[in-house]
Amino acid sequence: MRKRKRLLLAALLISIVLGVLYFVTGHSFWQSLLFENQVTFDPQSVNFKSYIGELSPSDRLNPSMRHGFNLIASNDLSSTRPVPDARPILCKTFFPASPSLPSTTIIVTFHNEARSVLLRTLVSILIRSPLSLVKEIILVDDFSDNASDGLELDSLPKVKVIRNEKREGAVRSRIRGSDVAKGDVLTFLDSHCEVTDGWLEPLLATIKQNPTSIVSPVIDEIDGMSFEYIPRMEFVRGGFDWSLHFKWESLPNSGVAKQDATDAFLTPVISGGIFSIRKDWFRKLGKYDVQLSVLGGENFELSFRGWMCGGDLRIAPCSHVGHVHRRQPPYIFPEGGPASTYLKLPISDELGYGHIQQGSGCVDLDVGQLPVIAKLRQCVQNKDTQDWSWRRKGIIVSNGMCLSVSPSETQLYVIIKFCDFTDNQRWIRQEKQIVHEATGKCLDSRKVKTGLQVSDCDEQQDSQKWDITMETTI
Ligand code: UD2
Ligand code: MN
Repeated sequence: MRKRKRLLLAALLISIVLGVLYFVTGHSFWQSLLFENQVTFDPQSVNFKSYIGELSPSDRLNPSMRHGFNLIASNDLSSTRPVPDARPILCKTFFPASPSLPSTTIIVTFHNEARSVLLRTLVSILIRSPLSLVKEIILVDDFSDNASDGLELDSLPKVKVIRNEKREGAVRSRIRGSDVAKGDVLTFLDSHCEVTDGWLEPLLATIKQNPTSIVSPVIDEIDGMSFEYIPRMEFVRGGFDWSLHFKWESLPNSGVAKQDATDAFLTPVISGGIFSIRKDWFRKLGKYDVQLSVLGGENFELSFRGWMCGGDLRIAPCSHVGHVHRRQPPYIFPEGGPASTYLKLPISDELGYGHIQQGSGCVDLDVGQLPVIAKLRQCVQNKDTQDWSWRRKGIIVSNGMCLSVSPSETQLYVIIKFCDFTDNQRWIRQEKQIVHEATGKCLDSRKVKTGLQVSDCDEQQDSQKWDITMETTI
């Protein structure tokens, strides 16, 4: 009798403890604990139409204006549309979904992504990946205008949404995703991708074999206008030109001949958005430089770190992922353009270059009949008349012409002249001021309407304080 009572009491206690735990941790915790490897995804369970919504009148009128790709074509396309299998034939037998592969956290960052495109990215992952290998899919919403773009996807299996409280850019958003990732491997994807059958296993298998590899799939093109999926059939690897623009280059013939068609081959750099890396290796490499804003250059940074720290980079020919090819970026760069103006090759005798700037005004010139008086104009990116180069000889040059003051000709106005390297064209940087060597006076914007002048130097005068985009300190 006593024994029965004790048993009953124990059962009651266990139920209470389990009940409290269930209440505190919620259903999904238990589900993931008990059934993690059995999560399945039924596309029928998603109401695609209600998530995607209706086209706005302006999108209907100009369907590619907002995102740089044809929104009507994308919205008309099913989230589960079939995509071609472009893998070399041997891949299918070479990479079975094996429980011995490391698990991965998939990280997708997005800013104002078109809903139909974002949804297709996630659905393609859910229907074409062995979910037993996917620990979770972390969707980092980089402060998109509409918070529900991400939040409404939170109910998809495996998906966890994190939203930034301010725009961080892809680089810091990826780091944020990686910091909370539970998988052994991180797999990054852009928010406008479609993965294909068998895409994940070769990435993870390559990393299992080479723990310090960063592995990219073959990146196929999804045409931004028609949304046609165009597989890339030839082997290419990543490269770059002198202005550090990424480009694909064919594998040298010798390289192709030596490759087994299923083996991941080495690449100098990766294109940047779609790759797998072990989480501990990513951390050991120092992740990314957090000062990198928006995106751009981070692919080179990570590639160089990978190589220099004793690892390598590879492309797995058995893994194909499609990426929407756009005409222009669909978002603004809050801290200036995609740096196209300032990646230029530095000139060895340069003290500084870029804008000579005061607030939102930049030293500019009207090209026309000489003499041309320099003016302060609204700063704009990529305008060559606002792009100055300050040389060690003291001259400040744009378009082959020099900033000059010739008191005898044009009083104290700053004009643009052919360079003659006299003292009239030499300038010295003194803290924030720009001092004209011949007169000892300072560049001043007080008479903005008529043009820039030099006047007696006065450190307190805001109209004499100038910023320069890039300055060397040596
Ligand atoms: C390519 C890469 C991209 C990145 C870049 C180099 C591929 C397929 N894409 O440019 O990932 O490495 O080269 O720097 O290799 N995003 C944010 N916040 C922002 C801006 C962008 O989350 O402020 C997201 C964006 O929604 C997208 C991803 O970052 O998911 C990459 O941006 P992208 O698609 O505009 O870059 P892409 O493909 O032109
Ligand atoms: Mn992209």
